[in-house]
Amino acid sequence: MPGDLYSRFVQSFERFANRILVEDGARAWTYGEIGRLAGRLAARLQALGVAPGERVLVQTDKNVETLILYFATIRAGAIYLPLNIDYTEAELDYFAADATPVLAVCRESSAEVFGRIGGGGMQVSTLAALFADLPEAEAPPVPRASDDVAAILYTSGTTGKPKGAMLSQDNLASNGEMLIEFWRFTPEDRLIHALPIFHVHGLFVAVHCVLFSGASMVFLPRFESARVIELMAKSTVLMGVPTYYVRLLADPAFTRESAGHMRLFISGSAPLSADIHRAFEERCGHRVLERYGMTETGMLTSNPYDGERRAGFVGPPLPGVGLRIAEFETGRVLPQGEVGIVEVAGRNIFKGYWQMPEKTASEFRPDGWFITGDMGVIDARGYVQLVGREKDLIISGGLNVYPAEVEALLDDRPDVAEAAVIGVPHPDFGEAVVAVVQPAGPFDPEAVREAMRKELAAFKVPKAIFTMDALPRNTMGKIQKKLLREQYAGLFAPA
Ligand code: MCA
Ligand code: AMP
Repeated sequence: MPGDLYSRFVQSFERFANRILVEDGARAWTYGEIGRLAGRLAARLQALGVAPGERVLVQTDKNVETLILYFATIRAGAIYLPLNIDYTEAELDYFAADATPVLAVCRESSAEVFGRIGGGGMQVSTLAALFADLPEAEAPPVPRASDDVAAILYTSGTTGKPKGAMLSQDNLASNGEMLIEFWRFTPEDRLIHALPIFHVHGLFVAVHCVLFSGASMVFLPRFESARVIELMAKSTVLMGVPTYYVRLLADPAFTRESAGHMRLFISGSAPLSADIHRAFEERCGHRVLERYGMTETGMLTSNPYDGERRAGFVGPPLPGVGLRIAEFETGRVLPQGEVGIVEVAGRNIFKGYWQMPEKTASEFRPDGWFITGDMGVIDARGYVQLVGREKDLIISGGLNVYPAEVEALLDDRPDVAEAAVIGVPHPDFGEAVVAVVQPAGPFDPEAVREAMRKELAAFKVPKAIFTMDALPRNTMGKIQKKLLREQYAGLFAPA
């Protein structure tokens, strides 16, 4: 199989030409139609100067046009750079300045903002403008080497500065190819696609599993349990973050009967609690298949399709993935059964962070293994259990929030002496962002939250801000977040 991603797409566009690839509320598109539209849109992109290796920045609604834009960008040999629809102007400005895209595609309502950001060196367009009067002739796919970058996905960092993870053609093609075998995707499958398509989970894992296998998917603009339950009668697979499973369980319409047509429920992006795993099986008879991955690595481990899907475990490493547990400080590989940092290797591991060679080097061991920042242990049967994170990271509803970024914004305020941002248990989001602040004067938490919303995407804004005369510190003067997490652990406990 050629290592370039578009060749893999073409195989499916041709082989399954008359089958449905994607449906939305209004209509269905065949593989053949989508392939042709991608070819025509690629011609439009080229006419706009999108050359191989250039970045195309995309902040649009979830719809089939955006999906075609992804395919067209890859066909033109350019680099696809999707962004969360929730990002504010300040956040967008950073991404545009860092990635220097040749073209940004945004919603009509954000066109003005996009005209201001990133130093003004990029063209700005909308989906409607791109698709208007598409050229009839398709642009031929631009040949790419397997090591060329296909996409850049930004992930935040412990320093608070987002890093663009460069994913190669082969990273994406090989991970998708392996997953369709492992999870047994066939042309008979119909995926309920409720995830956003600006992250690895919804874009690469979900879309490639469908596309590579000849399956079909129903595109939902967002997760809504009633709609998802309704679709189950004619679908076979759901991929989701744990919040989806919590919300399904909260809906009395979700029963053994309503899930009767489904063959597989996959969970990832955040820990699925063992309680939810068990409650889910009790309710509908399916054991959720939990897997583990990262933006930088794609999918790393998965519970087995046929063997035991164990609650609280993310399963053994997937085929082709090397996984070891090491001592964080020294890199010494630890024996089975000991807790340490999870390190990984394989074709799926990214090429590095965009224009950050030092940062990239610091996250790999000298022998080329990538340091995930997750703490884990491998049990006697080879199953990986994640037990915590070395990185100071909060995962809320499957979205990553780096406390450093939120703290920096609070610390910059004249009414804040110092802030500590922590994750506390939340029944719906798994973890919720909470800030504890030592004020430097009169302090109004609600007004501060309101102000933060202008700077930060809503999911990063603390759900609550508390004040303390002095933040707890250890003898070295470091804020003791563990104590704060304990103090606020019950904040969102169900009544
Ligand atoms: C929305 N809000 C959130 C979140 N989402 N707050 C915290 N965490 C969130 N995840 C805000 C809203 O802006 C709103 O704020 C309030 O919370 C209530 O929103 P709600 O209507 O409940 O939210 P929703 O629209 O239903 O979305 C929740 C969601 C969504 C369905 C869980 O966040 C989601 O689809 N998450 C999936 C993310 C994902 O795809 N992750 C994969 C990353 P206000 O009331 O103030 O307006 S890829 C990855 O991690 C790796 C590779 C992997 O392993 O998969
Ligand atoms: P991201 O940077 O958004 O790709 O998030 C990757 C991180 O999500 C990983 O490093 C883990 O900390 C976390 N993650 C993904 N899947 C799981 C899972 N099944 N259980 C626990 N944590 C997970």
